[in-house]
Amino acid sequence: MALVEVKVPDIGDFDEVAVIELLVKVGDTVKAEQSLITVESDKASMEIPSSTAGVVKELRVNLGDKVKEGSVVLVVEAAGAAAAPAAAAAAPVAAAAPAPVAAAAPVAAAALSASGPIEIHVPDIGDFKNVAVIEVFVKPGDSIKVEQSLITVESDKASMEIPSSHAGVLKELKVKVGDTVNIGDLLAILEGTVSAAAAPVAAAASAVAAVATAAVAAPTAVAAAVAAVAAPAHAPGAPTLGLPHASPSVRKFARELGVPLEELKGSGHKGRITQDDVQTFTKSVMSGATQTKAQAAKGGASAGGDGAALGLIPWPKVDFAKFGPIERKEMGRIKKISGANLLRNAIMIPAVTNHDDCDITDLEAFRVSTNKENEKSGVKVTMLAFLIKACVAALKKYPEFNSSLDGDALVYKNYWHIGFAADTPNGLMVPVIRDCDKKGVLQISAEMSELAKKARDGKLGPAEMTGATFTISSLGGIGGKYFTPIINAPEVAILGVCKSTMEPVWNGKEFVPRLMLPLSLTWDHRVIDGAAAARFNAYLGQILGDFRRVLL
Ligand code: CAO
Repeated sequence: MALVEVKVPDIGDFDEVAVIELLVKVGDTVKAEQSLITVESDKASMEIPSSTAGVVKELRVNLGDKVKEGSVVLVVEAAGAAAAPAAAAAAPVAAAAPAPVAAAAPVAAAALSASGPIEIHVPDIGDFKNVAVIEVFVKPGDSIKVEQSLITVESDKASMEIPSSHAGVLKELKVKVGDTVNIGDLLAILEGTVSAAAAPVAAAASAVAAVATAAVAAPTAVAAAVAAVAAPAHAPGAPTLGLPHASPSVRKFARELGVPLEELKGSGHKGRITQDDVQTFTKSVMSGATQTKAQAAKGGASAGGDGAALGLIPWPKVDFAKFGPIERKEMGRIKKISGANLLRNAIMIPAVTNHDDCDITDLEAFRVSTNKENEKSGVKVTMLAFLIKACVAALKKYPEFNSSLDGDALVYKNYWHIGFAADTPNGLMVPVIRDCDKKGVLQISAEMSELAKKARDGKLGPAEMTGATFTISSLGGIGGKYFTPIINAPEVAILGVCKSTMEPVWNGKEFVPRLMLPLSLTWDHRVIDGAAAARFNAYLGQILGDFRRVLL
């Protein structure tokens, strides 16, 4: 197979244009006409396509390099005979590019002869049929200047702004985002005076179209067209009207992922948004670290989620009223926030739950007698306070349960702050009791009852809900046998507790009635394995079976 040097084609007067994006890397298989790099002059950016299909063997340019006609971009191991036809195919399209510029005259002439309302039409955009409107910059009532960009249209490889050929007040806009347009389509109606500047502007618009046209197949004629453009697409360093500065392929990528480009900060040359920026932003939204403005406006990420980001089929839309009377109530803020967090944690954590029972007969007897002795103190000791103390002992013995994942590292915490799920009229909240290793069961009970009351009254401060290293969710006061609690990220485990019941337990000789507490330990399988989880539960059971072990 032949090695072929892919070179920068004729870019006219534009020598020394900067390489601002590398769109392929060594080892990639590229198709003929696939964009390889983006170059940028002070007036326009364009993607340089490959003339040859094959595998990239060597990249000869780096970001920031200046290239001109004839500069070798990369070396491709050509795929069979495909190279020659692809290169040949590029030429006619490039050759066709200058034609639209000349064809612009009738459009401009028509505009000039208008009186009264002025119609703004799509200028000649060359071979491009049905290009999509991706941005609209103006609205009725706006004062429009000559050359002001009205909309952006985009094909699969290039985007261009369509400027107004006249000045005036915008009376009516005839297109919206998502529409497709062709040459001659009515874009807008202005009211104002016909400007003498109309003709050059119309020519400029056509030249913009020529840039796009040429860039799609081969940029041979691009520079000539760019030179004539007054307001080129995405002029570097000066994004017009808040238009984010990004190449067409990055825009397309962002649109496919539903990423709002205007919310990104570009890390590329002159703040240009790169594909990496879009990917990083997407990951950040998926992990919950970032919210889009739309999510924030809804009061947080959607509690239900729509699954689109995961490529899932849409959530079923059912007209429930068809089947009977209904009542619709918006979810409260806390439910929405906790819902979004639970959804992320359920999706992102490979969680496993171990169920176990432990004998708390003696501990319950001790708890009841302690409460009797302390009746006057007003502090009631609940099973949950003992569980917190027992968990601290187990967390100290198995420190990975008290850790958090940070990239590829585990952060072990030398403090033991325990969160507990509290059921409140507004939804689930998780207050945190700090330094449980340093506190006795009585103090933990007192703090728990105070925090639970604050949670129910909606008076918990942010500091009282953060910093937990492990969480316990107790349904013991309500009922049930086992359940699978969802880990409260970035923690790596959570203990679910249900109602203890008297059960017949075999002691080796006979069945005896024992008070058995059902435990459900959910753990993050990236950090903890099944054997460690079983050991953690067994140790917890031993402590709860004989609480003196806490002292050991
Ligand atoms: N087995 C049997 N009885 C239990 C028990 C258990 N495991 N845990 C508590 N009880 C009993 C208590 O002893 C108490 O009985 P008395 O009134 O006779 O003394 C009664 O149940 C009520 O206890 P409580 O719920 O008031 O106290 P608590 O310390 O157990 O729980 C709190 C406090 C704030 C955790 C609890 O009120 C609560 O909100 N629980 C719901 C948590 C939740 O929703 N979790 C699910 C989240 S989804 O993951």
